[in-house]
Amino acid sequence: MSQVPVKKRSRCPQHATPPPVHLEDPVRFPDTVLCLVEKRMGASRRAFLTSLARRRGFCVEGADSKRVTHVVSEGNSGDEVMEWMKRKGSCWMDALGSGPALLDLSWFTESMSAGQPVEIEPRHRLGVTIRKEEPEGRRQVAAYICQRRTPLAHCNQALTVALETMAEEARFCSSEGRSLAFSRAASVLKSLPWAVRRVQELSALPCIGEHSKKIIQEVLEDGTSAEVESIKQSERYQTMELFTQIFGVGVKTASRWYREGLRTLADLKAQHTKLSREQQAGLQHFEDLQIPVVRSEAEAIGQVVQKAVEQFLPGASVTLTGGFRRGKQSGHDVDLLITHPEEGQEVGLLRKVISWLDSQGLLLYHSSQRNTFYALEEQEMLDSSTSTMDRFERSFSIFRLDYLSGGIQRGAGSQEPGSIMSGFGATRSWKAVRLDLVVTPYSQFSFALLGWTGSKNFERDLRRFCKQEKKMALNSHALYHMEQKIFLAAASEEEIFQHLGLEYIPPEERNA
Ligand code: 8DG
Ligand code: CA
Ligand code: CA
Repeated sequence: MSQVPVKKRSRCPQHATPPPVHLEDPVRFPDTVLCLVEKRMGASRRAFLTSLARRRGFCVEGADSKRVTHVVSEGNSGDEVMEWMKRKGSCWMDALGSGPALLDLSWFTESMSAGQPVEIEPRHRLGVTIRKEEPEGRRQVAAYICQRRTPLAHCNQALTVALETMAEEARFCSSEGRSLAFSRAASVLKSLPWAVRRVQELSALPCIGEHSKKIIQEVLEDGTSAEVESIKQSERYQTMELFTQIFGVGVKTASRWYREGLRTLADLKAQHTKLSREQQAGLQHFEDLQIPVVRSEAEAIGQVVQKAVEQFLPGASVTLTGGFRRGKQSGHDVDLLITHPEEGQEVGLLRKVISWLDSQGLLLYHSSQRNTFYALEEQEMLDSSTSTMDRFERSFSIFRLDYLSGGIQRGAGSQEPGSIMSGFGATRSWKAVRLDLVVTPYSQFSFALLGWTGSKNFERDLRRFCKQEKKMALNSHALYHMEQKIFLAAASEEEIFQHLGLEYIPPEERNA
């Protein structure tokens, strides 16, 4: 089973960035910007060559930099370099030869010896295959998100931000279909290894409807979309955005409050609006919960939970999922998945863990749900495969993250030493962080891992693909073949993709 322990985190795409520049190395050749390909070269040799080049006055940047003019590789073919660069977030490579020169290390060593960039000769260049089916060096884009690779860094940020604002506005109006259409269009653009520059390029892409096209055109032509800007300025959008950011508040509640004339958090407090326990906690810790949680904080919380879990069930594992598993460096909360290799041992564990965390003063709020998924039955699958909610034993809580208790690097909004700014400039040594804990039986772990890793768009389309293309039902518990009427077991995420006949997409490429 492919469990990812809390301590061993997957690498983030920003690994393409070389070591920091030292000010004592002045740039002598500003028009030559190198990128060294780590593949086959290895990280330490790359760091060594980077320092060497910088000492000689060369500029060296990461694969995601648009300034790169010379890509230098050792032992890779041109096609391999192209593939590597794309994976590292490079947006401007194409098979037609525009973009930087792809070069063998021989060009680099000769340039270092010469103390300046030497002329590029044909023998320095790496050959690239131009594929017939890719007339503009561009691949066909698959219709389902789960058939595509969507890295964290992509080339169409301004367009996707605009489309996602449209999607959110539609969601605030409870227009789920419209919201989905904009989200899907944004997801397609996130998966493109090139930047869209002309509206004509959209015609070959799936899921870009007329309205999305109009928004994209506006942004391409004017830098912004008048429609999006007017939405962002509207009182309703701003209020809905504010209210739905409160923990425990959904679109329905936010809409009702808006209709009742409420506009601000102060209004909510002053009007003595009837709030659930969850919403009260959300309002009380609103400022803290607005501050993004960084990876070091998520890992620190993971370790506290691991310690708690081990007290009651030695051998149980705690896995960091959600956006952090997809390589994000920050997120709105921490998602932890707990399991034990001996099926059944995990029953009742969450209650004990929560009680212990609470007794240590580490929980500012918690609400738990018992496992209501008792058996793998057809009806259970058919009912739950369309919803992202699952039936595991789980807890949605607010964790009290104490900076003074052991080497935690602080995230944004924090102040030295060991304290964060709270309202009115006061400081304190802790911060409230949203924490989701989920306990899963071992045999369902891979499904839960897949389900809780996200992104939400990726998960939604994966379930849609299962149903529409494979006549299967997938949720965070199991995969069910509706025609054959059998459950398909899987000991890893890879096996689930195999069952579905899909190429495996690693978590870092599920950022749709
Ligand atoms: P962020 O926190 O970094 O901002 O983003 P995220 O980690 O991608 O989002 P999230 O809201 O924490 O959700 C993480 C994944 O968990 C997402 O793909 C959807 C999934 N998820 C829930 N609730 C439930 C649920 O009840 N059941 C299942 N199976 N998945 C859920 O958010
Ligand atoms: Ca999360
Ligand atoms: Ca979550």
